[in-house]
Amino acid sequence: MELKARVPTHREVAFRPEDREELHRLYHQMLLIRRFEERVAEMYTRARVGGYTHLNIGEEATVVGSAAALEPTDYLINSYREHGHVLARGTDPGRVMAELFGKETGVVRGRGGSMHLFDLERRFLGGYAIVGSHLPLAVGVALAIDYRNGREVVMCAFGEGATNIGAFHESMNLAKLWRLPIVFLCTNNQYAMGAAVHQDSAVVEIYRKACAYDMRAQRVDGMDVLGVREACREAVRIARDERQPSFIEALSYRFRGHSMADPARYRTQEEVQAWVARDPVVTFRRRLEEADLIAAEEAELLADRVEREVNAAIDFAERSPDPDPVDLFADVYAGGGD
Ligand SMILES: Cc1ncc(C[n+]2csc(CCOP(=O)(O)OP(=O)(O)O)c2C)c(N)n1
Repeated sequence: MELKARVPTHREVAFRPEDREELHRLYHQMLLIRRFEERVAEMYTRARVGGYTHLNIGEEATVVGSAAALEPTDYLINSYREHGHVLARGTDPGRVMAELFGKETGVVRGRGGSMHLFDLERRFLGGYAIVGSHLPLAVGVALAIDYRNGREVVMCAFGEGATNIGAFHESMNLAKLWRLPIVFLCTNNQYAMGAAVHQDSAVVEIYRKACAYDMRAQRVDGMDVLGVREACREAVRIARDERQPSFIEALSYRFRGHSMADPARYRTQEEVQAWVARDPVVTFRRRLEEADLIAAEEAELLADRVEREVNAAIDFAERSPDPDPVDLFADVYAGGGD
């Protein structure tokens, strides 16, 4: 079978000095996600955060680059590894941290926790813990948009492990069959829990799976924020204007274990270090510096600002009240039950 898409794995996107402000915004978001996640790890070990917690550390370029391709009216839906995505959508870090702390001021009033973030105002539709379960939901949202002749686009993010799930294939089929305005964004961070991609997927170049559905597919360097943004922008344009779905595989790496409970003993330190050498936050800053687009003092000011923002988020979460036990069954059944 002839492949529909053969693309280079990496395309350097040239800096344009006139984009300085926007580049600083992207760098700020990446730095915010990095520090937020580092502090979440700390708060988890201090037992402030309960349940499971999955971090985006190492994936910031993919998270920020893809979100930057969306309009505020577009939708983003994701798996449980979603703290960064909701921050990139512009949700207040304090309300995200409060959710992780299980507080009443959290984005879903402390009922969801780390894996079930949601912010309808910013069109962030969750946060789903069952691998692949949100893909049919994303297709449903895209169908609703199409039915109403809407101009919005759905971006559906997930890991490469989810592409081995039946619902992935059903979703790809219907999206293509009905020409839905959706972008499937697969963050291939190389592992699904302890399974390396070659151990659980018959096809290791994940983007090739889209060829079975005759869908436009592309692999990009997930450590390059501008490359991800460019690929996603084109996919979003095609979804919006041509009513065609796309599949993007962003090659990335999670620097930490699968969740906070995972010491990641199934991979070598050499492998981890080789990816850490391409740290997306560090390399982006270096590129900005080399292009004279950020001065050392500006970078320091940004880092200070991020430090204050994350401290304020933790402070807000700490000071917020727990949910009232009286409300335990509120919102469980529709109609209030009276
Ligand atoms: C249907 C289902 N099977 C198994 C699990 C357990 N599980 C949780 S995360 C995960 C790995 C998923 O990996 P991937 O989709 O690549 O996403 P990543 O965690 O790497 O972001 C598994 C198997 C689950 N939550 N749901």
